[in-house]
Amino acid sequence: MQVVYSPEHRVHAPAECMSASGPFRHREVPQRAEAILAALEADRRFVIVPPGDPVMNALEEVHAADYRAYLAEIHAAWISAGEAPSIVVPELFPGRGGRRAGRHPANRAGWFGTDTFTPILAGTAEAAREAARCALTAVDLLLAGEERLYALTRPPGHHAGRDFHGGFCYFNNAAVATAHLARETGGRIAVLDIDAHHGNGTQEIFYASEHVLTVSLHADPNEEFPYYWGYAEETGIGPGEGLNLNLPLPLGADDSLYLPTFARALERIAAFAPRYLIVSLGVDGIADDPIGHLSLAPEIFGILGHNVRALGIPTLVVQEGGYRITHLGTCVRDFLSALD
Ligand code: Q9C
Ligand code: ZN
Repeated sequence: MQVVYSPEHRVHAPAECMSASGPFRHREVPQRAEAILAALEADRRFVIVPPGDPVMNALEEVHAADYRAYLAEIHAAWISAGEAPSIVVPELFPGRGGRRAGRHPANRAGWFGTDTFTPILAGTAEAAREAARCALTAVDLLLAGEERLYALTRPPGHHAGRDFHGGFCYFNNAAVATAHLARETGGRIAVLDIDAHHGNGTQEIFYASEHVLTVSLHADPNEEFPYYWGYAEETGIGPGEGLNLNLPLPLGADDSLYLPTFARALERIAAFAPRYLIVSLGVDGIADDPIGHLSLAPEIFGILGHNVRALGIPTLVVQEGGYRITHLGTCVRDFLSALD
């Protein structure tokens, strides 16, 4: 299996961030991608390829122009406005009442940002764009006839919406790949999100789309990020009605609950009969992940990959979360080798 990877992700290296309980060490760090890369490099079934020069239109289709401009400019604007610290962290949030983003970097940060733990550093925009480029390169390979591919994307993407960042995500790599595929093939794409957190950005982007089925398994948003999305009642709207399936699980759910729920997800996807499948692969559902709150055995990912393979649909796997560095490589490798 080909693995699309670029070392450029390293320019996005968040160090310390603030949360309600005080400063904490950021977990969405370059070592994550490096651990996955090392595990795949050690296995001869995988071939690491650099991103090519894909058409990037889908990035513009998925993400609003003002949001893309903000992401590219905000760090420099923040610094020259004399804001401290030297990373962009929003402190003002308009909630549902704001009228406009305004001009001041502090206002703009809270307009496009949704939390305090998705900081923008000097290299963030570049790294996020490079991740989308990896995903789009993999899509080109899929369109050229490869059956199964993996884009080792970092920063992750599934919490990023059309015009907002959050949950460590800036550009929605899976959604960008999906939009490109839907345009090139006339539709019928399914997205299966198995990160421990609900894929709210992906849901929002395709909520009214009749071309894309979105399915997410995740910890109950009453108890877990992203809190405001991910409930079973969210089923899509207008032409997209019935094409969003949320399967929330109780906090601490283990394999015995996860596997039958996963089977329901696959049944729904099989019934939709998509031409392509995108998997948002987060491995933060394992029991000792420091961020996710499910209790999966690390060995489950081989079973999940095997079951996805049985669908017989050309598949692109895009990396999302997973923060237990010592387990990341094996979980991802097990999923991908069972899929291949
Ligand atoms: N005090 C992904 O897995 N919770 N994002 C952070 C900080 C946010 C996870 C709590 C979890 C976001 C891609
Ligand atoms: Zn997650």
